[in-house]
Amino acid sequence: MADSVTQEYGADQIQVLEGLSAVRKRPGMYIGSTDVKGLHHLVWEIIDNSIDEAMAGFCTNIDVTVNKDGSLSVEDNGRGIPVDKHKKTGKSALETVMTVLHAGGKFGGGGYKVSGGLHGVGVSVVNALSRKVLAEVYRDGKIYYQEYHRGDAGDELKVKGTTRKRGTKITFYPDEEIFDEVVFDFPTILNRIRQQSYLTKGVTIRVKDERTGEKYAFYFEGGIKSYVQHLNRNKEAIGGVIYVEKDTEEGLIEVALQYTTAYQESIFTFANNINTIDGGSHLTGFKSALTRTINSYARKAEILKGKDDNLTADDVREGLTAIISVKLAEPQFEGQTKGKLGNAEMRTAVETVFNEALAQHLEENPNEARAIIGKCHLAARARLAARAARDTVIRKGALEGMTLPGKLADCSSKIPEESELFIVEGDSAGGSAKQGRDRHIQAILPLRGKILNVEQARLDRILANNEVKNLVIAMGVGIGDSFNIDKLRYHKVVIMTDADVDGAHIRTLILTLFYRYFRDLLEAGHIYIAQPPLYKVSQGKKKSYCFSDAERDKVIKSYKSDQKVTIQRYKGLGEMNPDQLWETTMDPESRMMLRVTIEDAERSDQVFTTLMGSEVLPRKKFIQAYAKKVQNLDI
Ligand code: 0RA
Repeated sequence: MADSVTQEYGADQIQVLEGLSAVRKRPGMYIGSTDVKGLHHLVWEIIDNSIDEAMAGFCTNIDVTVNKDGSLSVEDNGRGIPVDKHKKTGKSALETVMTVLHAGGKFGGGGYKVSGGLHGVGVSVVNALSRKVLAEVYRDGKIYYQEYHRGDAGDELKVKGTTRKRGTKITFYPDEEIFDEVVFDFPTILNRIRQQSYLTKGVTIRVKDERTGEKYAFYFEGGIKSYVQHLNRNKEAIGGVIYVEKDTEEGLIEVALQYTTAYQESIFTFANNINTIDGGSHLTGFKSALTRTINSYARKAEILKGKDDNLTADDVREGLTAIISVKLAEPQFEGQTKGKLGNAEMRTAVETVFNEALAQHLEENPNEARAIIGKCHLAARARLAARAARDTVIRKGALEGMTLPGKLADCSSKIPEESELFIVEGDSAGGSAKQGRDRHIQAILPLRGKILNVEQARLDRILANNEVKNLVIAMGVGIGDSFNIDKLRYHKVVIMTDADVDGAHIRTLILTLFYRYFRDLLEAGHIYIAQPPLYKVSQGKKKSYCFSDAERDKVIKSYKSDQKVTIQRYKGLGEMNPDQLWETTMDPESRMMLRVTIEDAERSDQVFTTLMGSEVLPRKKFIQAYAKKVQNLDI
């Protein structure tokens, strides 16, 4: 018997070794990538564990610190990861979760876990991908301590002192052998923590960047109610924030919403604190309750009279900001990106809870109800007008694929997968691009002057703008109800503007258009930003194109001889001759392009509202604060 136990133990051990070395061999399988995004996955993993402890009701404080030595620490005042020894393996629970793949989920059951779907790879994955991890557990008056290196426990678990604290502190040093870059980005961490603290009300999360001394503390008594207030801080509100929280058999349901005078809707949904970017059952339940309750109230209050005078689902969402957050025991995340909540029972649960709460709120606040319905009514009328206007435009054939704009220099290929559309600012750069391009696969559409700011206009006005119309026709996808991504004529749509403030402005306008009306193109990764060089550095026959000041300086240093070095600064695309433009910016073999992604719908929504919306002061503040960064606006 003893023998077989030993053997079993040995086999287990081997499996463990294979487990974590598999993580090191294929990190992408566990954290998506080894770029900065993957690096921050480690941070989310560690923070999520403490948030889980808070959601379970055992923890009220979480401290996140970016340390000067390149490590990051997360400390909480929860129960502390158990340190008792497992009878069979002789390892502590702490060591097991740190060193065994997927061991985390096996203990500590009960409660809702963040680590349900997208993340939740387990702390052992962080351990495997870190050069060093320090774990401290404060329990029973003692400080327990263990250190790990690239997934392996160095020494045994030790007691290194006494304490009156309870909780867990994990410090990790991401492994340079694994990641392209190991520098933590404080704004990214801050943004995520802000979001998490809205979703976990009553918890205080402190964040500090020891590299700069910057520090913040978040505590939102109002939870997602405060979140809606934050999202609407630069908008003009209609009425207060409507809020409901209910613990049901299906799980915890929380909804907060507020109308604004804006035209866009901003609805964000979460399941167990995970942003469900593709919605799902909770969103469906919310939407049907919203449409039903508003219509039935409006009818009862005799604001809507005619039999067919109904507000559509679109009408009741115009200008609406809402957060729907549910917590459930076994969330199912579906779809390609696992961003859609599948649990069917959540639909009825949210619908029932929200129906009741909204109906009650409208009954109790008749003036507010009138204002909200007035806004929805306005939306309905505008939509009818826009539809009529669009029908006229479409009847005139303006959006038909037959009449490609005269300014478009199309490519000869008709295969969308290989075709590229360059949207170029100005006629002179457009001219160079037309001459320099590979005409088989590259089409050029010059845009003259400013395109319309779509943030402040409705669809009918947007379609009346020539520059926008040209772009829509060239892409072939239609707009609004007639949008069809399968008709996209070019799988790469490249925005090519000057590297100056005007260029950045035009680029932002075009990105806003994409964000508001062609979001599917962004999500499918079809939109790119060209990266023209800022400098040409040459010496004799040598020449290099440089994309930043730092790169220029590096190149100058590398040209060591005494021969004269010439530096040319490109002020605009128009200054490059066709050959140079091809070589530096357009040639698929050598160019750099930025693919635009929607990393964070909320953040981009805020950026667009701030930069493009009707309130002037916040825009001024934003531009002053980010004046240097605006050129690299990344949505
Ligand atoms: C399961 C059981 C217990 C604590 C935890 C998990 C726990 C895990 C983490 C990860 C980060 N911070 C944490 N805090 C607690 C303890 C069960 C008990 O003491 O009865």
